[in-house]
Amino acid sequence: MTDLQALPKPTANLAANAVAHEDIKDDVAAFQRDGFFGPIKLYEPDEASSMIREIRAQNQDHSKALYHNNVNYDRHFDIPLLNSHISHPTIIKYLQSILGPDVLMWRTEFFPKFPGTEGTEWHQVRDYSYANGNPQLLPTDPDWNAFIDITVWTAWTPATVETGCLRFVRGSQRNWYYDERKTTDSGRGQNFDVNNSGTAFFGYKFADFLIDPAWTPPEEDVVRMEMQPGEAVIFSATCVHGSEPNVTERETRFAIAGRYVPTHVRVYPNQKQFTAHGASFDLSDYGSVLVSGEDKFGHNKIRTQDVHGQPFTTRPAR
Ligand SMILES: O=C(O)CCC(=O)C(=O)O
Repeated sequence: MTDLQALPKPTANLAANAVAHEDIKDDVAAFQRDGFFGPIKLYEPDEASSMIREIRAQNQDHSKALYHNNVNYDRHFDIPLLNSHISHPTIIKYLQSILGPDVLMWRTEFFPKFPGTEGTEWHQVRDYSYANGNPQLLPTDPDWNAFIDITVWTAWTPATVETGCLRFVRGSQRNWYYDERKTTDSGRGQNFDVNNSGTAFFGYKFADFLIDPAWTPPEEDVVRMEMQPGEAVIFSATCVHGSEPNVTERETRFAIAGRYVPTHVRVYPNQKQFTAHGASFDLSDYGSVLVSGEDKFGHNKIRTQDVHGQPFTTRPAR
């Protein structure tokens, strides 16, 4: 049984030091209300298509990837186009308006959805402890009601209802529907196969984390976010989300998520390695990337260059 009192307050607020850029004030207000905002244009569709061809070609070579497993986490360290993508000026503008001036990028993830594969199950995540029982993020700011982690999910191919676009439960970040710290029999430790996860959540059964096993989202609050290549949606993973199945015969939907935290958050607190999706991740060479402002806390190891010696970009705080 989940003790709701023991959970941190559900997330609803922008960081106290966040100042919304004037031209996106309405978008930020919609984000605060709904828990997500999009689509946001980052690249022209042609540009995005040629970028993803290059990214996928470079993905064939894992020799310089940070981790020796087949879960594509943190490829911004070895795929040059992702080095620049993670600090795209438009992304940073939204993050500064939500998380405040000082922002770390802590993880990138590939999300291919192949023809004929299932939709991603509904889920709700705050500190990513669903993966192995240990929080992967630990906020140190006492304002526990502010967003501590924001995902920017960029579509590189059309994300439609048919290919498996994302879907969200509008406003659900204000209540807990899932308890990712719950002990489950089948929720953790499965052997994850990127082409055939065996469950609708990348090797996990997220329904096992439901606080009320009978809960289903009200259909009137479900928003399906169709996107063109080069568009992004920005969301808090505390907003219940998932995706449609890919019902096409030959169109892979390909997205890459970047996950960002304010600098007061400890990333992988006291961990030298972690397990997720059936794989092990050695954190020896890992570091977060400062994409905006300054790191006044010094809680985290920061990496300033990728594995090719190319610097990451830190945008000035506004
Ligand atoms: O791409 C998907 O189907 C799911 C993505 C997701 O759950 C996430 O980025 O947190």
